[in-house]
Amino acid sequence: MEIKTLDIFCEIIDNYGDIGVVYRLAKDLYSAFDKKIKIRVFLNRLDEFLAINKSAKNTPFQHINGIEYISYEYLTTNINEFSSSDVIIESFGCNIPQEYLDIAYDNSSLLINLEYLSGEDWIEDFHLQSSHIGAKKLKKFFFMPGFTEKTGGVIIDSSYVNTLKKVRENKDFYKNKFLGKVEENTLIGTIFSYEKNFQPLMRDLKKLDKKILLLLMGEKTQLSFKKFLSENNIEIFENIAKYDKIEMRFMNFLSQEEYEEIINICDFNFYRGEDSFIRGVLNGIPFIWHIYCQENYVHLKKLESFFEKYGKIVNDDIFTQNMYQLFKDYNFRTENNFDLGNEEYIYFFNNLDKISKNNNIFKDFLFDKCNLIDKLKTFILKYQEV
Ligand code: TRH
Repeated sequence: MEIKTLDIFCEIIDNYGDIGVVYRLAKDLYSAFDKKIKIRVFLNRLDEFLAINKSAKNTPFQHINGIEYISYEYLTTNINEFSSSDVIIESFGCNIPQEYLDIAYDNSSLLINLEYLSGEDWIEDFHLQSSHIGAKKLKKFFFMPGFTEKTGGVIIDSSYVNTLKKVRENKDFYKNKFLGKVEENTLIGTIFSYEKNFQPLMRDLKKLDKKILLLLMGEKTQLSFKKFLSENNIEIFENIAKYDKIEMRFMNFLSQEEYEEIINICDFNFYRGEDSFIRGVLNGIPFIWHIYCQENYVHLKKLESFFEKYGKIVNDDIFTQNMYQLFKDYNFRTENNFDLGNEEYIYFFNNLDKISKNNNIFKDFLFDKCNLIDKLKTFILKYQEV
């Protein structure tokens, strides 16, 4: 079977991560297959896509850079005009409309359930396992992103790799683009988080002997800082607020490509979820991760597994333990809220060079052994030969 068509289904539940991953994946698979396969992305809603892609329009059917983006509603209403694709990717176990599946069972070959990223050991055994769906032709497989060679890896897309290079080579240009003039020796960082009490961060930043510029990204981060500012009777003037030697800028929500540029001009970044976190893991710059909160502290188990994989590669036990402690305290919650946490950031800000060194070791390992796009393409091509 020759692969000519690939459909990706994306059900946005909340936040930007589902579409963030799918948009990145679609773009990069299109270039990985030398633009020779037709790719369609089906979306249950458009709001988050419009936010991360400034050329997207609020229309149920559109072409953007060679890829078709179609709403679930358009698909189901016009199902008679659609055939299913050779390969189907179901992102994060989402629901594919039954009308489409009815066609796909007898006409498509390969259904890949691309799961959420996890550092847990069990995913190695699950990766590329088939799942019986009782269809005549269609076969389903699990694809498990992770941090070891035997997992599906992480999305290292060529577009982001180009951004890493171009921003590194033209840092002043990009600094100027986003920030204008910034005083020398200012420590610059983005914050992208869920709802959170940032009082401990401000307490510890105040202790540093440097000026700090915090770029506040996304509405949940900004809400969290607005709460801090109002509790401290600080006003926001033209999207800027000042607290001691810390300047906070309330940033517009950027396109995904611009977000990738801005994180790469910074000295540190706070990420959340899955997609921004991986951009941070892949650039070597010191970061803190607000992991997506799950019931019964399941997210803390995922955090522990991540550090277990990270620790094995960087081979620096005390350092890994210190970082793990901070991340654990930062993420200790049963739901996103503004409760005061126990986290202490001094170790982090006093060790930026060391963090960068170790993050780069981990990053090199991922580039070498854990490229999801390569792994996915290889799996699809191998399947094609069967
Ligand atoms: O938005 P998120 O919290 O997404 C989450 C996670 O993916 C989580 O695992 C999932 O279960 C949940 O969604 C439903 O964080 P994440 O994954 O980092 O996605 C954010 C995306 O938004 C990422 O692609 C970067 C992009 N982005 C912009 O395009 N512009 C911006 O200004 C910012 C701050 C982010």
